Parts: sequence; structure tokens; C-alpha cells
Amino acid sequence: MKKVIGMGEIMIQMNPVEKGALKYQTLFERHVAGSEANIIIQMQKLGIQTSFITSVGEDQFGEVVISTLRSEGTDTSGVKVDPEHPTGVYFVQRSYPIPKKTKVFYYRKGSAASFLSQEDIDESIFEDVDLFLVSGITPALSEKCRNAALKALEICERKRIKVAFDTNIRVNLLQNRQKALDTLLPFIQRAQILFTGIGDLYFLFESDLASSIENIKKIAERAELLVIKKGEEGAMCLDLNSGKSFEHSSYPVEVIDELGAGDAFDGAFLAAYLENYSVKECLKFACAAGAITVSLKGDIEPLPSWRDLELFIEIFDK
Ligand code: KDG
Repeated sequence: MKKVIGMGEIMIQMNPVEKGALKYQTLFERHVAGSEANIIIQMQKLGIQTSFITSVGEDQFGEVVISTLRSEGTDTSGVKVDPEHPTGVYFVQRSYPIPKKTKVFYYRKGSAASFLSQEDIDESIFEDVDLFLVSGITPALSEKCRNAALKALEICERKRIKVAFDTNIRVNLLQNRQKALDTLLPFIQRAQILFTGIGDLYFLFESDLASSIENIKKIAERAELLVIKKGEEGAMCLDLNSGKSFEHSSYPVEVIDELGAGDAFDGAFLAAYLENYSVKECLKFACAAGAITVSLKGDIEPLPSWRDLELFIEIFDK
């Protein structure tokens, strides 16, 4: 069985029962979510053995985060419980003011995860690991977090563990293009599998897709696969070893909550990659997982199994 470790912040997601402006919402569903954890849980649901590194508050929400990871089968020996800082929370606003678009409001400043430090990275859990996964959110949370993620990269270098990185730019954490480039550079340089999106590429390089791809390729010195998510236009993957490029269109589904779709995409792509599927098939499973996830609220609950993916693809590819 392939083994993967992820690292990042997991928060409580408050998702309103109804669509519309947040200030008028009175009824909320409580979910648990966080980009890297969503990716890891997608992989766990697809038969990969997973562990997660994070820190949660010594509070009710921290308990929910840990029990969610455990109930999905992810190992929590890398999860710290911080008595001094709380578990982060965020609120979702769906379909307002732009129909089908989601906006998030974070209450994560000073959260337990943002105090994760190098000392919290226990090298022993990297034993026999095939892949380490992190995204641009974690190094953007704080300098401490960035150093913790850099320590994980160092361990991967020594143990020859592959790295998957998603640029996952959160403008409210990274502010501007230069800060984003400076913060993310070592991660983009180190990743063998690099995920990004058209929005992130535009934010980083302020140019058209073709020139942005050339720009990121220059930085991504060790990338074997460059995967670009294009939202409603589907996705593409450049196999930088063979020079071949692959595309897959998106599946036409009703969008209920677009949050977490990119994570489901990454998780399914990586699980398929670790199971030695072709790049073309990895893209197909990834696009299907993304589509299934936008059809429901919550980031973790809609993540599909192999059986779900096969059923979905059978119907939509008919
Ligand atoms: O990828 C979905 C995420 O945006 C969400 O679950 C919360 O991790 C999160 C973040 O930082 O936005």
C-alpha cells in the first residue's frame, strides 16, 4: 500500500443552509475542512495509507477535527493539540453576489495551526513514505509554519520522498505577487508533481496562460508533472519528462458549493498516479472527483471512492 503524508491547517467550516449574503444567514451546517487535509482524505478514500501533520486547539473544534481524520482512516500521530491557541474557523457565503461562486470569511489569525513549528515535525513519521503533500496555504500562514514546511521538505530530500505541491494561493494570506513568489519559491522548485490553476498562474505572473506556463516551468526545476486546473474548462497536464501534454474537459454538473473541488481533483490525481494509472487516466479521475465535490456542500463528505468515480464516469462518458 502506498503511503502519503500531508501537512496544513484544518478548520471548522460553517456553511449556511441557504444561499445568499452571509449577514442574513441564521442556520449553518458545521463541516470540517482544510485544503491539504481534503486532498489527503480523498487519497485515503482511494486506498492510500495517509497521515497528517497539523495543530489544533485544545477545544471542542479541535476534537472534531481529530475525530474526522480518524473516522476517515488518516493517521493522527502527527497532530498536535495546542492549549494556547484555538482551532481556526471559517464561514462560507454561497452564490452571492455572483451565482454559483463561493466566498469565504476566515477566523484563523492566531490559530493553533499558524503556530505549527519545526519542532512539531517528527521525522519518524516519514518512514517508508512515498509522497509528501503540502500547498501554498501552509507556508503563507506564518513564518513558523513556513519553516515547519521547509523542514518537512528537508526530510523528504534526505529520505528521497517525492513532493506534491499545489500553489493554492490565498490572496488574503499572501497579499501580493512578490510576497507569493518569495514565500512559495522553494516549494515550487522542489515539487515533482506541481498543481496550479489559471487564477494562481495569473496572480503569480500577470500574463497569458502560455507565458505563465513557461515562467513556472523555469522555476519548477524538479517537476515531472505540471497539472493546471482550468475550472469549467477542465484541466491539463504537462509531462515534463516526455514533453507530452494531456487535456481533460470538465464534467457538466450543477454547482452547489465549489469549495474543495480543486482538492478532490488533486487527491484523485495523486491516488491514480501512485497506482500507476496513465496521466490521461489520472486527469479523468481528477476531473470526475472535482465534479462530484461541487455537487454537494462540505469539502470532505462528497469525496468519492473508486466505485463512486467509476459509476460517475460510466454515466457521464457514455
Ligand atoms: O480548498 C478548499 C479550502 O479553501 C477550504 O476548505 C479552506 O483550506 C482552506 C483555505 O485555506 O481556504
